[in-house]
Amino acid sequence: RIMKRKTACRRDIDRLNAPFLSIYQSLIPPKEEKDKQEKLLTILRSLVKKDWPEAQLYVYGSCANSFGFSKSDIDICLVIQNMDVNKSEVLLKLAETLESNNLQNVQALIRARVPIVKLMDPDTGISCDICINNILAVINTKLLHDYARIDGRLRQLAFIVKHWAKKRGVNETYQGTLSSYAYVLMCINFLQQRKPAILPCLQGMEPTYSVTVENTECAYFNEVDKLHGFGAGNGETISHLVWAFFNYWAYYHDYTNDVISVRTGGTLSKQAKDWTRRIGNDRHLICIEDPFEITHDLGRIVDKASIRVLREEFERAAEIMQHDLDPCTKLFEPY
Ligand code: 3AT
Ligand code: MG
Repeated sequence: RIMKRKTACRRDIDRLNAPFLSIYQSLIPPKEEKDKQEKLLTILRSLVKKDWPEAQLYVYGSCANSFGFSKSDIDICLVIQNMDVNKSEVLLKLAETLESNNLQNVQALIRARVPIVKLMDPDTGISCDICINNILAVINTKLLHDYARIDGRLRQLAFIVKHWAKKRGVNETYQGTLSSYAYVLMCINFLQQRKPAILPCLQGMEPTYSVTVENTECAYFNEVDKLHGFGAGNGETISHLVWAFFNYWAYYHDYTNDVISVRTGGTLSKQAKDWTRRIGNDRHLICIEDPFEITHDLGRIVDKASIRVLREEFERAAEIMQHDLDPCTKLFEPY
């Protein structure tokens, strides 16, 4: 009797594969959009070259990590070899160059936590933020991109989770909820921990890629083409993974003791990281270790009020996946 109910459950969840996949498809940026981004980048590269012939422009964040939706802004990093440059001076000069070359809404935000120049390209309508020498962000973008190439289910899951987080208002770091970057790390760690695993732990393997940035060694196995089929032993489909993801964050994650860690492919104890109490504004109520800057907890911005909101949203999502007749609508209802 129990067996019968279990199969029925499994079949109910499986019915959701098609709707989840069609939501995923609808969020993928079309090729024309990618072409427009490339065109704008070419223009920006030629402008930058005049003032800084040695400098390079790198795209990071969602336009380069393969977790970007259609109509995303572009995050760009200007890398100037001399690490001691005065960022404010560079940004002000850059803003001047951009403005005199017809780019719109140019603004240098030199006092921001990450100082940037903002701009909008009137031909394509694309907006960009340009920062200086934020090399770790370029490298963590590459790590995410490499993980996405191993198993297609990561991209599917992360799109659904990001879409849910944006619709439910829990993707707002200034309100104490989590960044898209944090959600993608949660998805990677979740797939590393499936049994059998759907993703490997690239930083736990013999490194084939290694760079040192500001005394931080970033090393991992990046020949991901060789890992194609890694997760083939696990047949879980997108609907099952979405269900299990929300179930994990609603009912199984140990918020009191555990830190999730893509670097190790598992969880660590808060004790071992000394993340057991509030230090300054860092509260460590939900702990997500940055894969490279391992003293950084991406959950540090979450406070007493927003952890409640987050956990209630995880529980709401888990309940909907479990009981609702039309979860694909209900899950993404604006809050
Ligand atoms: P959206 O699609 O724009 O929501 P995104 O992938 O662009 O998502 P974010 O806007 O959260 O992600 O961040 C842009 C990039 O900046 C992603 C990552 O490479 C870097 N980044 C963001 N937050 C951190 C952080 N706390 N530590 C290190 N790198 C970060
Ligand atoms: Mg972004």
